[in-house]
Amino acid sequence: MTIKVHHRLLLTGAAGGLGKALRERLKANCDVLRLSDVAALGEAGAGEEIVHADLADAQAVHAMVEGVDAIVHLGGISVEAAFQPILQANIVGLYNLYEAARKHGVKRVVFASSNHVTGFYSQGETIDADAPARPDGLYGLSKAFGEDLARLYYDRWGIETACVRIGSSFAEPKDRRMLATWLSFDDLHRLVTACLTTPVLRHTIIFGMSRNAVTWWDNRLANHVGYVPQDSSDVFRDAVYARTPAPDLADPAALYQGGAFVRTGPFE
Ligand code: NAI
Ligand code: 15L
Repeated sequence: MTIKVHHRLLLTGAAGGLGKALRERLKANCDVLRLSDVAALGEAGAGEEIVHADLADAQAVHAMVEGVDAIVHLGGISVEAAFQPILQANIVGLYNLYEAARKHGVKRVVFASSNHVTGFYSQGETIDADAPARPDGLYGLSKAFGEDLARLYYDRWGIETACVRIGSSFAEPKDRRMLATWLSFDDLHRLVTACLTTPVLRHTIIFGMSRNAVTWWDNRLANHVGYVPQDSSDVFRDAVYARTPAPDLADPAALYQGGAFVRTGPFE
């Protein structure tokens, strides 16, 4: 299958956990992979170029975006935090990114949204992309803003975005909740590839999960993306059950899809 449909691809947040996982994998998707982060990225390897930028700095973001054909946007605050850093990286930063995309003619973005946009749904219910946002904190709220900002830039300027509500993308599921939310790194790459290559993307919300037996999310509204997960958390199930206690159903973290995020935050 042809997965190289872009000449120069921008990967933001390239120094982070998922950025490191995608750095090698995304080279198959382009001729030149432009890596960006505010943190150190090491030397540029073959087929790579590096442009450091703070997402809150509009001028730096414009330089980062100029000349690329599509963007995989992972950069930003990735957990619950105080409002100011979230405001700068995830809200001002996203506005800067889309303004740069608009001015430089970039027509497709894969935006790393999060399951915390809908973290206050119960673990006992299944939702799809039409379910109203129920953010579980300031971080989830900033991702909901990002999804709406992306919709505005699609409706007004035709910039297509896949808002990927990533579950838990780590080498392995760390706890029982992650048996439902886990997304393997290879499936993450499959998902990003599908978002980059599908002929018509529009503004799409898609849940980023592997083919897990237990699931809370229904991707029927994103069939046009063509994402077919191939990994499953099920192979880790026995080991996770053996090393973790049964959930305490009096704890909101065990009741809601957002897990511990529903009771975390800078609130006194
Ligand atoms: P991470 O925290 O490891 O990486 C984020 C990267 O963004 C870091 O390298 C950081 O230096 C960079 N960054 C932060 N503020 C910045 C700024 N102002 N300007 C430029 N760069 C900045 O997070 P991870 O796990 O790699 O996640 C990547 C993306 O995926 C994030 O947007 C996160 O919200 C999202 N996501 C990740 C999930 C996961 O399971 N790993 C789950 C749901 C969403
Ligand atoms: C996220 O949005 C975070 O970026 C990641 O660190 C995990 O905590 C993940 O959600 C999760 O819900 O497990």
